[in-house]
Amino acid sequence: MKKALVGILMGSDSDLPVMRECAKTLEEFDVPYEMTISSAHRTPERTKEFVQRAEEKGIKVIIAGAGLSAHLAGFVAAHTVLPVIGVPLDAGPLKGMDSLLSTVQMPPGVPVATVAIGKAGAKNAGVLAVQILATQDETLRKKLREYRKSQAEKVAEKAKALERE
Ligand code: RP5
Repeated sequence: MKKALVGILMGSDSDLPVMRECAKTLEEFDVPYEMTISSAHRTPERTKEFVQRAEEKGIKVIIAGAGLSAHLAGFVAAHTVLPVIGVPLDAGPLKGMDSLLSTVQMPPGVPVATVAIGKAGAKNAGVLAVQILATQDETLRKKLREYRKSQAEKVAEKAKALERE
């Protein structure tokens, strides 16, 4: 088994259906990852230990997804100098706005790269992690260019299909 380069954390198993998008994206790029559940509020010690071990294990980027009053990504960022990507999740009556604001509004000096709420954000967190790793990896850069090309081709195909109607 290859050494994980990305650590994916989520606050609860109820976050998994959305956070799987990160994992799927990393798999598309053949980037090894590890994924677990840990909460900033319910299991702060476990979360801190995960972050400490992640650095020792050679993980390069951490993705943290949580809903409601989401402090997971910020808590992780407070304990590491690895880049942290925050995924705000829609887990309650405020539809993820609560999580978006608590994830994105970090104090100066401790950034969290916050992506969109929900599945689009989870997917983009995966892509952004690949882009960070690609700064040191030409093979990944090539794959990212191919990924963009295939996205453009899909749009062109859809446009053609629509224009034929
Ligand atoms: C957050 O609270 C989790 O990240 C989840 O989005 C939300 C609800 O958690 P559960 O009550 O479903 O475990 O900490």
